Amino acid sequence: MVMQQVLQTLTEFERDGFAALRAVVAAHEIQQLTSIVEEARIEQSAPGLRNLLRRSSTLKSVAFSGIAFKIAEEILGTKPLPVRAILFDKTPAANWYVTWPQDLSIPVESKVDIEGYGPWSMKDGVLHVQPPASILEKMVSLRIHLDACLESNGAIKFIPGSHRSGILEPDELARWRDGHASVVCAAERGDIIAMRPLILHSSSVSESPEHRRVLHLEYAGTKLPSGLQWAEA
Ligand SMILES: O=C(O)CCC(=O)C(=O)O
Repeated sequence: MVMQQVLQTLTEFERDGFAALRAVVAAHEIQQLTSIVEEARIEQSAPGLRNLLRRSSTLKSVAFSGIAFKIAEEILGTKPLPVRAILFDKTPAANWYVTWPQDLSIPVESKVDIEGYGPWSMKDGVLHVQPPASILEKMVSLRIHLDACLESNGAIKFIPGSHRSGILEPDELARWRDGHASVVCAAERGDIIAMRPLILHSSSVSESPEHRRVLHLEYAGTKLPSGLQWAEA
């Protein structure tokens, strides 16, 4: 049933850069993932937590075996490698507004000078680099909803089709942002929103006191050039 839903949305996913998969994560897997992220979370009020595949070996094994792995495999058409996990949460006390980025950097083990790779940056103590678009185009991010995430508590928005023009220069990004309509993608607990890293996305601040925990799992469908290694994989 789940894979049927994935297959039905594949054309839409390739065209738009995102797709909502409804009620695809079983209640017991949501419970397991929620316990894993809450155990790894040091501060309950923090708006999120990076490097979760490093922090939790249990999460790593679920990322290799759970429903997200199977969905990523179907979308990427190859054995996917889980390469990054981040918890995003929002409440009025821990809030932020996301302003139309593309997800351009990947976590890597150490710096290697390779043409087309850069700039380099540090995020929460982990080295990141911007790879060429060809690497990002073979990745998928799966946003697993541990809580409902509606318009009132910062649901994600997308500009459909904006992932198909590679890495956007600032003026191209402004043209997409100002000249195209966005779509709000609300989700219930147990839904997964699949997105391409290159799609322009945004989310508003939350006005609801409820937590809205989203486990963002990224899968790669291609290898990095020799010498460069994923940091979390
Ligand atoms: O969960 C969200 O609001 C999206 C967060 C996000 O994609 C980001 O901060 O880049």
